[in-house]
Amino acid sequence: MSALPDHTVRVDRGTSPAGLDFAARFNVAVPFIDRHLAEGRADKPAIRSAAGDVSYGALAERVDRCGLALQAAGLAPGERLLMVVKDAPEFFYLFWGAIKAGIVPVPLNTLLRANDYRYMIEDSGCAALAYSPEHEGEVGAALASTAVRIVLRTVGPDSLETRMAAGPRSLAPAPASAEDECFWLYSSGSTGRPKGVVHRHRDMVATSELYGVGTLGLNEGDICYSAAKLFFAYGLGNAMTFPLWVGGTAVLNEARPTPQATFETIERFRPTLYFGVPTLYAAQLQAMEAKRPDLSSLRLCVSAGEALPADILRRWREATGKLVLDGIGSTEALHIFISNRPDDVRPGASGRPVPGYRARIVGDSGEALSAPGAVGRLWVAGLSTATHYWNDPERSRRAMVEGWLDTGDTYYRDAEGYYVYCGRNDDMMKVGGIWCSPVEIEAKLIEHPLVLEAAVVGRPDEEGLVKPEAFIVTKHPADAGPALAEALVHRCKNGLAPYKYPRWVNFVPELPKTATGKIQRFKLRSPAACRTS
Ligand code: 3UK
Repeated sequence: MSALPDHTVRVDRGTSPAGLDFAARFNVAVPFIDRHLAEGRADKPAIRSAAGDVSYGALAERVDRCGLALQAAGLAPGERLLMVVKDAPEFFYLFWGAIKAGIVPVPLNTLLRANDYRYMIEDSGCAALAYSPEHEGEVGAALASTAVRIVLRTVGPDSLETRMAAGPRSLAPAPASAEDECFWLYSSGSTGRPKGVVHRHRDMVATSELYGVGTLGLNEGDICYSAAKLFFAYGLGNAMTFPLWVGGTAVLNEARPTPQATFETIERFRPTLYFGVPTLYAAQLQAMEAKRPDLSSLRLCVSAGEALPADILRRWREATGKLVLDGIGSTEALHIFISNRPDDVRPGASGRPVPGYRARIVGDSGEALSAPGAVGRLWVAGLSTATHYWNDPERSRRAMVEGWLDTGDTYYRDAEGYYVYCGRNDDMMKVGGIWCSPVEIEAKLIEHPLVLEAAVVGRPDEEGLVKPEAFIVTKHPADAGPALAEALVHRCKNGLAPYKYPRWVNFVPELPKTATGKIQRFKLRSPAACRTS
């Protein structure tokens, strides 16, 4: 076999899964960004948003200028660049400019608070942090108490934008191989402490080709719009790597994804693929009762982040005529690895393994459970799974074993091979597709001077979607009541990411605990944990 030219990957779509063969020298910014110039797409829009279009030609130039501006600011290869950046073209410039220059970009959730950012700054040992001016408040408060060598605003006076305009324009790709560290994402742990998930250059190629092309049938004509933001591994794939991989177009909207905002975006930019999370599908269905949006441009809708209740799938299909494909992905696997397919949908199930990924269900003593219906822990293996957690060899050793990844989820496989989600192994919950740690919410509740103890669990609302529910023991029984409940909700809304406040507050005389004093959250959870279709 002849050696491949530098920074190229040979894709063999004649096999299932597609074969991927990487050149020895491989910087992934080249096939995702520069390749399109050679393939004649310089004038095609790569990104569309309310602020205008960015062509593939302009994107490649700005990625280079941004990488050079990062180097000029003093960032060296291998150093981390934290990004608190909204869904706008500059997210692309920073992410790919860093990668092309050998710098490691780390997109962070833009809904977090100063304390969260302070933790991530310290944990990552980052050299630089770039942020959108909208996030100045929380980012500024974090920076006030911890040192970061290089701080960059994306736009405004003396910003990345002004430095990019003034600087040189052509950047050579930093040496790398497909196996080398490329970017990180932070994922929440069961204790609520986020972990840096380390991904390689090859990982975005694998997700785009295996799930994007293999399951969604992505092609050059696709216009991808994701209500889930780019900082989330789901959004990062949906609205950045997938369209860039096939030479399609990404649609970005920096606003909060309300039903109204998502409908307007779909009507204006006419995407072919729409990516949402179950809570939003439910809210959109509600909003459709008042006014029907024009969704005729969509060829397919996707749901991930938490389980899509079969009833939402059914109602969406009735209301819009469109299919929603549910699939499970994770930050560690980078994108979806078990999924329904356009020609093979099982409502209430996550589907079957995406070709190229292997899944197994494992019992308590580590044995593979092959009988249909046997409930156990889900492990997955494939080309896009992270190599390790940053700074946490112990956790890496437990969760990442010989190419297999422990998802932390409980699943069973039915007699026909469909995988059905039963819940998390730990007490974490997903709210609107984003992780919520009960421990973190409890810590906030306990800060209130009248509260003695608190426990938080996930509880499905009328739509079957999980929201936090709090159980409170007050120091004095007389303090329990609606006034305190309201004060606690208020405290959480102000002190935590906005989606984390408890939707129900119950006052109880005591909390169920083990002999060693651990709160038994499972005893507080309402039944119906394992969904059925
Ligand atoms: C849960 C699901 C049931 C599950 C993600 C698509 O959600 C993503 O990544 P995270 O790291 O969370 C991973 C965990 O979320 N989950 C996700 N999807 C489903 N549970 N049905 C689903 N369809 O507990 C999983 O372990 O935030 C989703 C693509 C990329 C992603 N990172």
